[in-house]
This record gives sequence, C-alpha cells and structure tokens, in this order.
Amino acid sequence: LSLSTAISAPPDANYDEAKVPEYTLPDPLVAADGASVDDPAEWISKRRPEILELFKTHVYGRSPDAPKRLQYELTSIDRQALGGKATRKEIAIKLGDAPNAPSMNLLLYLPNDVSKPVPVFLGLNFKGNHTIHSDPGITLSEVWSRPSKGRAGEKKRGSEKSRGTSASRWPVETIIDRGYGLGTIYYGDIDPDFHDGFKNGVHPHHDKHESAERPADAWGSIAAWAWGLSRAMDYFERDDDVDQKKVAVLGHSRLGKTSLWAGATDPRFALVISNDSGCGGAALSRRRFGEKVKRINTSFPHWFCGNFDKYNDNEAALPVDQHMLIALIAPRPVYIASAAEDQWADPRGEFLSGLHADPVYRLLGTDGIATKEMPKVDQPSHSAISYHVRTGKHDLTAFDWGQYLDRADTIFQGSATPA
Ligand code: GTR
Repeated sequence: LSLSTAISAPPDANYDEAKVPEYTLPDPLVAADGASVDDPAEWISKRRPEILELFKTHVYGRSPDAPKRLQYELTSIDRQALGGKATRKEIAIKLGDAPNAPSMNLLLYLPNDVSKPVPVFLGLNFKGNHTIHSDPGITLSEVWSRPSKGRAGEKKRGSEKSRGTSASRWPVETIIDRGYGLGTIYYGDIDPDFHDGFKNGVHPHHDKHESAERPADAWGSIAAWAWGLSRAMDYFERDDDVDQKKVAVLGHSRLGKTSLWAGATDPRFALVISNDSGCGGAALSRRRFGEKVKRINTSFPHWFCGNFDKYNDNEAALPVDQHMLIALIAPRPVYIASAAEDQWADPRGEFLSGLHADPVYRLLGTDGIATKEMPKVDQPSHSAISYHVRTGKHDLTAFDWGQYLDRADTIFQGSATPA
C-alpha cells in the first residue's frame, strides 16, 4: 500500500497515481508564434514576458503598479529584543497613495551581533504578527474573522492569549542565531481572506473599473498578497540594516502560492520558497491529483482571477501549467517543499513542476534540478531548483526551516559574518 492510497481522499479528489490522466504540458521554451527559444536573451525579451502575461490573464489577475510614493512609519523599535540578541522593529507601510489607503504592519527582527546589512527571510503570516512569537513587545495585530451564519467578516484586536500560538512555524531565535533577519506581515492587513466582492483590503483602493463589472483578469487575493510582499521589498530598499540583494521570500500553503507569484512578478526576491503550496502553487494542475482547479475556485472564489474559472474540469485548455510559474523565477534559486502526508497538495506534482522548469533554468546557465527522480522522503535535493518531501503533515516545520537556512547559507555565502 503506497502512502498516497493509505491516506483517504475526499470524495471528489484522486490520491491514486494510477488514476492521473495523461496530459501534455505546454513547452516553456516554445513561443506563442511556434518558434523555439534557445538563447537566454530570447527567453528574457520574448518568452518570459509572454508567460507572465498568460499567468496574469488566466490565473492570478493583473496587479496595479507600486504606489507613486513609498510612505512608511517606524512605529516601534527595541534594540534589546529576545534577551538582547535582536532588534525588533515595527513599520507601518502604506498600501496606496490616497490618505485613506490601508497600511500593513511589518514586524522585523534583525540580529544584533552581526555586521549589517543582513539577509532577510520575508513571509506573510496567517493569524497576526503577535502569533509568531510570545515576545510581549509585538503589537497585537487586528485580525479578521471570516463571515459565518449571516455575520459579516470583522476585524478585531488579537488577544493577549493568542501571543505565540503560531510559534512552531517561526523559529525566530534560530533564524537570528544564524545571522538572518525575519520580516513578517499579517496577510489580512493586505486583503482579508474571504470573498466579499473585493470591497475590503487593498482592492478598492486600486481598482478603477470603468464598468460596474469586475474584469475577468482583475487581481485576486493571491495577487494582492504578493503585491503586498513587493511593498515590503520597497521598504527594505530604504532600510540600511537589510541587504536588499539577499531577501528570501517564503510562504506556506496559500501563502506559498503567494510567495511563488511574488517571486515570479518581482525579480528583487533573490530566493523563492514554496512550502506545501499545492494547487495554484507548485503543483501541476493537469495531474488533477488532490485539490483540483474546480475545487479551489469553488472553495476560494476570491483567490484567483475570474478567467481561472474557465479551467474548472478543463485543465488541458490552460495555456500554462505551474512549471511555467517556476520558470518565471529563473535563474534565481527556488525551493519547492512538500510533506508526505499532504496528498491534497500533490507532492509529486510539486516536484514535477520543478523538473519541467529545469530546461529554462539550464538555458539561463544554472544547474537546474539535481535529480530527474522524485527524491525520497527526508532526502532533500539541492541545486538551483531545490526540492524536498519531508515526513509528516501539511505544516511549516523546523525541518523545513533547517533546509531553507542551509540553502540560504549557500546562496548568500558568508552572510552570517560576526561583527
Ligand atoms: C486549503 C486549500 C489549499 C491550501 C490550504 C492552506 O483549504 O485547499 O489550497 O491553500 O488551504 O492555505 O492551508
């Protein structure tokens, strides 16, 4: 009995490799006009922009430009945080030019005993900045509840008792001890994660539709969250303590889908990490394994653009598949991670995206993916396209972080220089 069949699948999902349909992936190295792309310059000037455009039109939607002026405010600083080993800053970053545009609150830990600037991991969190660590100095985020039983979603200040409740996913001390900074933002600051017709969050501040109807390629929530990550990057460019050339963007699950789209759209991210991102993230849609396009568009109608609905039970018609999302990140290093018991996210489909992005990575002069065979459980494969599948469930664990830190050490070499 294989692991995938041992874990029972929801009624409309397939967890059996033998039932994966036959499929043909679009070739990332064949342009829309049928010409094959065989030099890096052509990839950069012709094919990459085509693919980016296809993802904007059919999958994530079209995001606005950055605000004209970066407006931010340092709202707190403690140079003796975490027993003196770190500086903790909180920065409110405005998500638009208008005075009533929302702000997001970046929580930033930086190691004290290393020379600056430092490399930084950046990732959104699900439940509020104060949940990532029990540090009493973190401002309690205002957290959205989802609408239920006729009640609208609402925003409330997080409770004292929720401090540190997501700490297992954020090993702050380990990150600091290894010479890295950590930046995180509550994703609901950018867009609350429920479907309200795009009335709250950043969307209404940027959408200027002529007609009342929302265009089928208007940005969804994943695009909005990714856009928010780019606004954190705008801020990093102004912070002398942060090495803006060494920023790793990371996310788990829906926020892994988000980190991949952030990495694809914003070349300033030097390392892109997808933790258990699954459907609409690293997993190939055409495999129809675990979560499928129709399921995700039904459960989460606000995540993707309207056009993505056209591919419900119709994946073969997609002009892209998710290996092309990975290819958009090339030649920058990417790390795709899966969990063995997370069949919903299709570990093999996540690996295969990396494998089928390999020709683009090689064209651009990197070592691509190190293996054509799916690595065994707990045996990471490291190269420009890194991959691991670890023991256990859908989660972001110490094992995952250990790998990401090792990989960052290699890529950002000598990052942890003592002061
Ligand atoms: C699930 C969803 C997945 C994944 C996950 C998460 O309900 O089906 O696509 O995003 O949520 O974000 O934890």
